[in-house]
Amino acid sequence: MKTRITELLGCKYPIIQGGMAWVAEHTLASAVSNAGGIGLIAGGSAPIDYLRDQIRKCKEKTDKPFGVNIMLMSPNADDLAQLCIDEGVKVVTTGAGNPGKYIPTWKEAGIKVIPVVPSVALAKRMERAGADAVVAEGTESGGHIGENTTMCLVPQVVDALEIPVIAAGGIADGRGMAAAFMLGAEGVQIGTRFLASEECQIHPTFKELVIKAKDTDSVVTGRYTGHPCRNIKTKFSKKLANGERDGSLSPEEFEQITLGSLRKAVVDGNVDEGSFLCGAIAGMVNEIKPCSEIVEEIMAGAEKLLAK
Ligand code: TUI
Repeated sequence: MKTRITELLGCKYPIIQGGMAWVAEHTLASAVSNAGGIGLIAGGSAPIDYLRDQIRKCKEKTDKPFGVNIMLMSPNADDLAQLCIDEGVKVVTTGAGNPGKYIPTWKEAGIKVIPVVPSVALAKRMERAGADAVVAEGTESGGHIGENTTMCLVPQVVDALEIPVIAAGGIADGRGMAAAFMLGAEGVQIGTRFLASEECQIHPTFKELVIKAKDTDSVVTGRYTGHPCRNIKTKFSKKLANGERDGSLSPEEFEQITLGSLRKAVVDGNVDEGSFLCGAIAGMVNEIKPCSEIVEEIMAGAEKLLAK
């Protein structure tokens, strides 16, 4: 399948792996790139030495293109943004903010820049700033989210922009990919499906929560802090949601007890204190498979439907 996204990024399939903070490291990213998509390493709030090491290890495991996601709320986003240039990273996606100030230098370095956007307004600003494409991310996504759904957001972003649009949020199989293409997307970004991949390095407890999740097992917490986040329902995320609803947790207390909670989920599998960020489509993800099988299945399913 050739689209402007496969041409832009030099990949076989227009499937980009989500740049999931703490989750998306070189083993997963290289597996997705070797499968024909674009793997991403998440910068998150990691130290610069960690990200440099991950980029170098990824280069050892794949000769295919891969990218880095810069989380713009990170205190060291400036350093991580420069590191992408220094290490010759080919593709950068961004999340949780406006990457406008980095775009000119990334472009000068020949990097393909793909901001993740939750709204038409930000998408238009990114096109004007020189972005090569955008990821239009619906509220079905895991982690930090906007309010618009994938079904509503994607066609509106497609109508508003000339550059190609990648759809994200609620896509985990060929049907979702075909649907996104019917809305005008030329690629998809997939996170949750790759959580349940063999190459994903998260704690086994995290994978089990994804696999066991039903359609109603995701919850959005933290709207009152200004950073809404979609998680798998656990005792901890229910406590956060209740505390937010009944006022028993102040926004400051909320921030305090969620500090470090991504690491506790991903590394420790700690269900009492960890935030298991995950998309609403987890209910449909029931099996751990290698990334290559996941990618081939999604592509075969989408191509069959789109050929009809
Ligand atoms: O960034 C994501 N998903 C993420 S980042 C993350 S780590 C984190 N942890 C706690 C709090 C915040 C982040 C976990 N998941 N997705 C892309 C995304 N970007 N979703 C929403 C946005 C976004 C939101 C507001 C982008 C720009 C924006 O405003 C920009 C502006 O300044 O106008």
